[in-house]
Amino acid sequence: MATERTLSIIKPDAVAKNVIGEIVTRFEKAGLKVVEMQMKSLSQAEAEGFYAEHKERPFFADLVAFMTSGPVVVQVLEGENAIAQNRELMGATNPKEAAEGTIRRDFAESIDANAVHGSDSAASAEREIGYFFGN
Ligand code: RTP
Ligand code: MG
Repeated sequence: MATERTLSIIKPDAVAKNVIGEIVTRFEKAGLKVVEMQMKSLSQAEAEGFYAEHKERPFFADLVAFMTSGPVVVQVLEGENAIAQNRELMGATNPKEAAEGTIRRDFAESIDANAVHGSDSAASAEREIGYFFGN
């Protein structure tokens, strides 16, 4: 298995709930290393560009509004199989369908306010890391 990097975002709902530390602890306990980390408030244009793949979807406007509703924590996680491992730690998009012990099951309220983002493929990870941190 290869060492990979993936982009993680702790979304505004989780930041507001004061669980940044608990979420980062889950990554660290699973062997993922935080190699970049920045707290920031996304502009409308930054959020739209980040989620550009969803721009034709009916939920796009709500997604952008949510992602700009408060500060987020953008991180690069590194480790064995980091992309899939992060997705597994996160759980399903809809927290009601997320497995027990996952971040979304434990910290998220709804499919809109679902605590974390994680890159879904190697290509997404490369694009998303470059989007926030350059190459
Ligand atoms: P993310 O990109 O944030 O890590 O989430 P994901 O891969 O699990 O889900 P994705 O399909 O990429 O969707 C991005 C975000 O859009 C919202 N969404 N709403 N109402 C809906 O059917 C719906 N589908 C997606 C979610 O907040 C999701 O995280
Ligand atoms: Mg996604």
